[in-house]
Amino acid sequence: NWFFPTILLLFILTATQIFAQNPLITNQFTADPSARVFGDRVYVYPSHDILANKDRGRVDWFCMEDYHVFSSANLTDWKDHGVIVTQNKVPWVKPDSYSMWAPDCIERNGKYYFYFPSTPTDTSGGRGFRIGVAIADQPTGPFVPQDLPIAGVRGIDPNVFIDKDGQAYLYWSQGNIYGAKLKENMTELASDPVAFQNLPTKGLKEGPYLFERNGIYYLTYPHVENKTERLEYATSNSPLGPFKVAGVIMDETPGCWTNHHSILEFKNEWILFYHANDLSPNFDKARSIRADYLSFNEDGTIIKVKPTLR
Ligand code: FUB
Repeated sequence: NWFFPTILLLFILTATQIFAQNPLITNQFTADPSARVFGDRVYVYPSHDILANKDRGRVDWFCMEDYHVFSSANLTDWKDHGVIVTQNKVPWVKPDSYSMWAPDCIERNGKYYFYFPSTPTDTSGGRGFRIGVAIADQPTGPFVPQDLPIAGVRGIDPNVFIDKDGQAYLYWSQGNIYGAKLKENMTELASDPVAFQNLPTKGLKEGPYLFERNGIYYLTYPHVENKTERLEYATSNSPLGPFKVAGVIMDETPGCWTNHHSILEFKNEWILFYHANDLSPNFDKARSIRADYLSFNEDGTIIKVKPTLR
């Protein structure tokens, strides 16, 4: 009898709300997904992994020269809107450095601000990573990069949050996680950076993503203690802390050193965007973005997400 097994299967699929289409994008490598709701669509701004060779980048390392943006109205059909920012068209980025790492994008007063880290020319910042902004009138661009990176910020993995009172904040990572207020123009700091205390003391913490729900500010981040990153979070009643470590969002993915995520609410569902290396199981610098539903306990703690497996 096929009836009861079929009904049971339908029930299980509905109850577990699996994103059956993971990885979300299959025609190119994608990583570090910063997802946002603009209008009635979800826009994802990922890093774009490509493979290094002797003529480009550093072999066996991350290699990224540009960013695409993708959008979807149903989280299943994704449209690639093409390249929005490319390394050699950003005045402050060192040409051919292939270091266009994890970005973020946010809307304020009808303008779209795209934040991205990269390595600067000698005259615009010297060694290490800096974070720049490109601005557009539409979520898909055209984005115009600023001439210089944001003054006072050194590091990677920018994330921007605008609180209910309109104050914007920039978060980033440089070993530890930092945060500062942004000016109304979204391109300059309005306060000195704060290095968040009380986060795990051992292991790299990077890729911060801050969101607010029911008055709780969630500072979420990948943290590596051993070989691969685990998504963890800390909470506070204020966007700049103090934060208290609260738990794990997703366990490590064996075989993929990094994970990097964002969290949003779309059509009354909370969704975790993250990455693994489904399309490149033997090389974890060629990654692919995924998404899975996320839910909360009554007290606001996050229920650990089980990744939809490849
Ligand atoms: O994509 C390059 C780097 O790997 C990101 O900046 C980190 O968060 C990690 O995902």
